[in-house]
Amino acid sequence: MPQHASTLTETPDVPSRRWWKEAVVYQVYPRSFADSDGDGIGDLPGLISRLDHITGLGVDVIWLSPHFDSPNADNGYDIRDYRKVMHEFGTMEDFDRLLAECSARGLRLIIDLVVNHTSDEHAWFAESRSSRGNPKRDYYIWRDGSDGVPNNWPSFFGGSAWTKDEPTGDYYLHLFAAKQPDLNWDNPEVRAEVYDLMRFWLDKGVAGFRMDVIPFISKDPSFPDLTAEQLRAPQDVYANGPRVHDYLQEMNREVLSRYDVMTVGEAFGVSDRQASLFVAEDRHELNMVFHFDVVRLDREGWRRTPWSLPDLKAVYTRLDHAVGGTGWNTVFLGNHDTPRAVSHFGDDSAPCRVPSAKALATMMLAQRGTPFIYQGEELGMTNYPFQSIDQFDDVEVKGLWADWVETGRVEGEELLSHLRHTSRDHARTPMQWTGGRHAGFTTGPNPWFAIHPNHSEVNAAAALVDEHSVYRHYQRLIALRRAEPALVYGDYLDLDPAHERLFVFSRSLGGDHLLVVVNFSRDPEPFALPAGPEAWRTLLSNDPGRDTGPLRGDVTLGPWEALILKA
Ligand code: TEU
Repeated sequence: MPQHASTLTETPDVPSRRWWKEAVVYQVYPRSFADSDGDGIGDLPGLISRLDHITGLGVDVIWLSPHFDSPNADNGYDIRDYRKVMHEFGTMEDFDRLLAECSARGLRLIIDLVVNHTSDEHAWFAESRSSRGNPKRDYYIWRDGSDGVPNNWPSFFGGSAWTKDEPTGDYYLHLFAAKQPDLNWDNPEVRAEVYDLMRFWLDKGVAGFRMDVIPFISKDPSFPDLTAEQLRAPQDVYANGPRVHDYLQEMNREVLSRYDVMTVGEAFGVSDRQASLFVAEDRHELNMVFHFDVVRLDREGWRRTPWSLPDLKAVYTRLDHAVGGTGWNTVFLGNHDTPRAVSHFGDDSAPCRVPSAKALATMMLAQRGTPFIYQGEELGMTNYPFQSIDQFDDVEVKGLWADWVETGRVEGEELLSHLRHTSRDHARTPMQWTGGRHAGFTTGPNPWFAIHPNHSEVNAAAALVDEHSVYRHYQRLIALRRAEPALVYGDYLDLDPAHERLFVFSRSLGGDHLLVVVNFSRDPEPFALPAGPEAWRTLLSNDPGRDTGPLRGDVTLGPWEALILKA
């Protein structure tokens, strides 16, 4: 069993130090990261060959999106065999080598635990569906087929969450695609299977798990119909099953507490107040959750809605109040399910792309919580210019098209106009390594998904030779987080919640007082430095032209300028 020594010194200011609070995490979506064998699909040897790009940033942990055997109905979030590597990604030997190469660089690796559902091609489901009397029948959730569809629960990927299945004619539940049947966590044998597969990977040396839609594992056994209001956000119901906390506490007791690992649950449907039930340290469930209020700030289902900077600031304050005292937060602006951060919260037009990507990075890495960087964010990669529906790959897009356009509820153009901002596919175009053919992602003729045309300019090779690139800014920010404990553990205070263009907050720990000022606009913005210190030292600016001498009185921030100052 791998041991990660916990020898962190605790002080009255920092009573609960943990390595995972001090870590910066980088998410890899292996399918789109780097292809080593020319088949057009990213793979583990490709990832190994690019590890220095990741360590070069100074991050400590990689979260690897699913690498397991899968028929890819949902790009690996539909697992056929939890103990096998997806053949497109390589072999178990490649995985073991990945672990060894990470460990040689001081990197920890966490993997994706997708156990709300499996693939319908998993051996358990093959047995379960075969007959009512099969010993694995209760591994999944079945309802009598003679009474019609059991209730009105929708699947996130379109249509009903129930599919009628031969040979028994009964319905099984799938909150996602029909090829992703939900496991029955009320069956203790299912839980034992999950704990077993967790041990399998932990004993190999993985440092923990990101847990896919983990709040959904417990279902209300009465399966009540959703009201019209609940149908607008079914996740809020799905995340509130009666036994979710019992199961997470059991998982912690049986497995997690026996290893020095980090856990982060994907908390879709969990409100800020409920979040602390998952992460309060004295409840012994998870270390952290991904809360959705930031990345869904401007979303209602697939529709994009307006957002404002005061809205964004209010989320951080709410989360800090709800979770900061009892547990620990995460901070992230993107992942494989979201649009690209710079297109979403910044400004990806030519003059603003670089400064706004850096401004967002400053805001994120100076927040209180463990930061998660999504691959390509460190290059300022942008949304893809989708023109037509057939350019999309995502199962969710196909379900939306069937549910809304094919039924005549909306025009195709209307759905498309939202997907151009909200689709998950923006995050899934391949990493841009070079300005050359297929952005250096693959040497083969056919990358599995479109490469963004801006790779000639936006790519890792160009970023490395440019002192002022987005990548270089992430490096500096991560180094600064290490040098200034206040950026990790310091108290968080929003100093001007209503300001429409400036995000101004402080981080204070013991005698250290840091001030972060971010201009969320493309115009210069005046700012009066708070009184108190004689002058402020500039620790970091994203503006190469900023004179880094002491600051006092009034300053003017440039377009998308972000400053970290110290009293
Ligand atoms: O996503 C959970 C989830 O419910 C949403 O974020 C999802 O992306 C969708 O947009 C809801 O409308 C997780 C994974 O991150 C995602 O990639 C998987 O598709 C999903 O679970 C099923 O495993």
